[in-house]
Amino acid sequence: MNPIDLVDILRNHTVYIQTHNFPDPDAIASAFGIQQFLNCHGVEAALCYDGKIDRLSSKKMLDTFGIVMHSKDELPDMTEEDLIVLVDSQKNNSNVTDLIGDEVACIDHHPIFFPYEYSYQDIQPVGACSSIIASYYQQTDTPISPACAAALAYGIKMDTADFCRGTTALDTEMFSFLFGRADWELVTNMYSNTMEFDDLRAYGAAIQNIQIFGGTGFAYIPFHCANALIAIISDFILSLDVVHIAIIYAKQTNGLRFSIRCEQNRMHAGNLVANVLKPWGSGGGHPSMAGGIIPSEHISLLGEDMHTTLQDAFLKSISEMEKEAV
Ligand SMILES: [Mn+2]
Repeated sequence: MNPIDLVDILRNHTVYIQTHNFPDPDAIASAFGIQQFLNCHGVEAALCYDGKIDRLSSKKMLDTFGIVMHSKDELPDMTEEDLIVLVDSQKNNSNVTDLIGDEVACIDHHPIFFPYEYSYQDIQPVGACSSIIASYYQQTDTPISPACAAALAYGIKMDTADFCRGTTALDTEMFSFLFGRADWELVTNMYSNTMEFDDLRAYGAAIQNIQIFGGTGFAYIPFHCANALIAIISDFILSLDVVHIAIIYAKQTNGLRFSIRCEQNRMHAGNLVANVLKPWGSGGGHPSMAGGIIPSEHISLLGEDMHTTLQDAFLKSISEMEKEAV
């Protein structure tokens, strides 16, 4: 689709750009990038999300690149007539709240689990949603600000783990397109002081109770911590030489939150977690990175020893999926 079609759909409406809940750098950069793009074409839009900006790196992004995002609670005025552009997420996914406005557009790079008729849909299996947004500037010769180019470049770096995760040609092409246009100091600034003191507690818990069964590493964090931090610890556990699939879960106030990582071409992490959590909760995601949740009220269904129940369910599903792949 032509990105200018999106501009035409949104013109003369109140427009919101919504990311998934607890937005990560790629989601924030994508939202900012499409906001600036629409702005260049005469459409004003506000950025919104549900959940929290609960990581230092996400908070720091807003300051560094000059991004303003509103949490759901700050948007009492949204009406059914307002239009929503979903970025880095899709309607009906468990990680995005259904707000009152009308989701007319979706720009994303996740697999489709729940097909939905958007007026404008651009879902491509690339490494970062930021790459899709950057391509809009290139395709339409829209001028891009140095801060916006820097944010999108940072989004691509983060979501592709520096081009080592799910990377496609579009990601590298768009990175080189952005490179000469970005204020690179803003990107390097994002790499200093990235860890919070409290993060160490979560790392400590994961290190202390990690269990490894034939290349699958399980670790439990028995206290609430930021969703993005669980994902970072999942990456950290996957970096162990003896772990090829990392399954990290933490006890959050609303349930058990999962983050799954698979080394490339090993297994489809999104299908694995969707499969395993189905009886108790929900999950989904990319081939190499995925997440899920078991709501608090269902945790008792896991029985007395929830760790063994979960380990058995994951290991069984992994061996079944491995058999199918042969
Ligand atoms: Mn993303």
